[in-house]
Amino acid sequence: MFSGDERKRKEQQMLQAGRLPAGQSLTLKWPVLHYGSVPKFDPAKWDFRVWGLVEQPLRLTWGEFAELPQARNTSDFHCVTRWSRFDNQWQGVAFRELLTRVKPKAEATHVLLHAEQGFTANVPLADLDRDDVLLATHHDGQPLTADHGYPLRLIVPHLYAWKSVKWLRGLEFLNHDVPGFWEQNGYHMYGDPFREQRFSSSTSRA
Ligand SMILES: Nc1nc2c(c(=O)[nH]1)N[C@H]1C(S)=C(S)[C@@H](COP(=O)(O)O)O[C@H]1N2
Ligand SMILES: [Mo]
Repeated sequence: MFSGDERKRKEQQMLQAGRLPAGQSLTLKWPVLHYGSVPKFDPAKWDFRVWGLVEQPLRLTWGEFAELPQARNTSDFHCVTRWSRFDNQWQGVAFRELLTRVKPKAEATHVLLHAEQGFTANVPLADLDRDDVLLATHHDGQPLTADHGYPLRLIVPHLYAWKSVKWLRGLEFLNHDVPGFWEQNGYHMYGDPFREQRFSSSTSRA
């Protein structure tokens, strides 16, 4: 267990290292945050689909998805409700692995992420085409728990965590930006934690 003093000390370290964005505080726990209920996973019905502006649309069953090459990455996680969790070890499939398979068309600029229950989030394609973006199945060596997104979630470490969609089921490649669920509800279209891009009405401090 960490005492409050140890937490404060680590927070100070992260601040000095430039890893704690303004307006955030460090958490040693892992809060659960989402809209709606936790969906049930049925491996017989689950699929993962990629469609829209790609040369090779894709549909994978859970068995097929589990056979994709595995990647690992350690990264920080910043929720717009002002907590940050550091050094999360993620395992799953590199987003770039998927990109080589689906081959985005030249005109694709944005991706709308689709999750269970109609949840969506929008991210520019360039922000997904990075080494640290993973389609994650495991956290700190364990399969994701149901409330953290089992069986599959996206991890986009450099944007606020509402873009790190839990219970991910599909990717839609588009030639324009469209607001997802939280973005339609007032959150920023891009969501850079280091510029405190929390709400669409707020101006960036960059
Ligand atoms: N499907 C889905 N994914 C979601 C959300 C949601 O409401 N639905 N909330 C997001 C928000 S606001 C945060 S902070 C993170 C939280 O992830 P965690 O519950 O694993 O900490 O999930 C994100 N992914
Ligand atoms: Mo969040």
